[in-house]
Amino acid sequence: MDRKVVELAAKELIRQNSGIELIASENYPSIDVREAAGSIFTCKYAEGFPGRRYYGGCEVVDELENLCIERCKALFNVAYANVQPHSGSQANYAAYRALIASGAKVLSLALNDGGHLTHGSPVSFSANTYNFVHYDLGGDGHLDMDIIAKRLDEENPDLFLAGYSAYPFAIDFKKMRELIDAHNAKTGGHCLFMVDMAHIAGQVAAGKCQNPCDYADLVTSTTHKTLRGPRGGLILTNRLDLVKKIDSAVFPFSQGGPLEHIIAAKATAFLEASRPEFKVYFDHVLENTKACNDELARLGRVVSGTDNHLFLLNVLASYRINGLEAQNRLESIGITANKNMIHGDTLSPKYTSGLRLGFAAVSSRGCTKEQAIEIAHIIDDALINPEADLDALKARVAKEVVADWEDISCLTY
Ligand code: DSN
Repeated sequence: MDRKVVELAAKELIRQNSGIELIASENYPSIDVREAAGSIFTCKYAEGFPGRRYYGGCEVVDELENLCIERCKALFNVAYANVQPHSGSQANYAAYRALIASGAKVLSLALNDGGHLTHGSPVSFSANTYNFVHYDLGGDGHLDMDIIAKRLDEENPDLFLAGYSAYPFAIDFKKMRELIDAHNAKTGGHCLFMVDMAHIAGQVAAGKCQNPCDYADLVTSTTHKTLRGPRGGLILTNRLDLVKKIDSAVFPFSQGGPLEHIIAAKATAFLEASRPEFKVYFDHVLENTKACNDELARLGRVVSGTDNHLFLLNVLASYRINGLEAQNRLESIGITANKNMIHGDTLSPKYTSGLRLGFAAVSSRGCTKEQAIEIAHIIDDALINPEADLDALKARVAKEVVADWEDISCLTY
């Protein structure tokens, strides 16, 4: 036994069990998912795809990967799934490669407005390989379909990208499809439509929002956020003419051997997400997120509102502190969250004016609506008064909230 690693895992379990996890991109997979991720499949090389591998001995992993693909297709009601991407960034890397040529123009939302590093940030491969231009949000921080229509005509992009990391509102993928089709018809353009649904994949699986697979040419996702699977990625499409390009963009272009143990865990997570209990879970996620947002609003704080698993709290306007200070203060009382730029932010990404708060993880542990409201009060008490008794607040987190919750090491769904 590697005592050091076992010791660190035990320490991390204590950290996770004793805190309130509000990072919107995190969640707790079931013990079944975690066992699959640590299973015998980690020993197997299987470069290629089911039925066409570069190694012998792949008959069982072929069965496994096909099972995972079929469950994934059924869950998202889509014709094709590639379950091999190691992460969301890898999925996006392969997706761009499958859809457009180097130097092609992509119209996306900037990172500072809620996009993602791989959506054209100068520090990511994306902006170094493709020509990213951006659309703005409307003045109220919502997507504005008139702005999108105008930007499509101005830029005539090869690809339009939707799907975000810090966008708390519903996304009208159907309307976006209509705008892209209208733009293409008017200009003779060939703009494609891609959605990165990483943050809302669980909400899509639960049937609680529009399914981007119904409208986009290609959809990417992670599997570990609201979908509650292992850390990983996937690519979906109904465009069977794109399948060869997607497969070869994943392997051999950008990845080697697939992580079959993670594919085993994805298969398990897709089964769990297909059950009626997952819809109930997602109702709790939505209810808890809204309850915390609304309670902070009732207390007079500046919040974004929410239609999904997250909302943004403007800590600069609400408490005259920046996002970094707010994040640190909450961390010291056992609440984990992350600083985040808000629409029209006047501070730099290092500090930010906002905090992103998500309820997917705590809802997996059994957070109730009353506890989500109590969390709003604890956050408010911690941030409003620079002299707040942080030890007392930490004790309140432990006694009044976390004490009731499931132990993460025993979660079954
Ligand atoms: N880093 C993730 C998030 O926190 O939203 C996105 O990949």
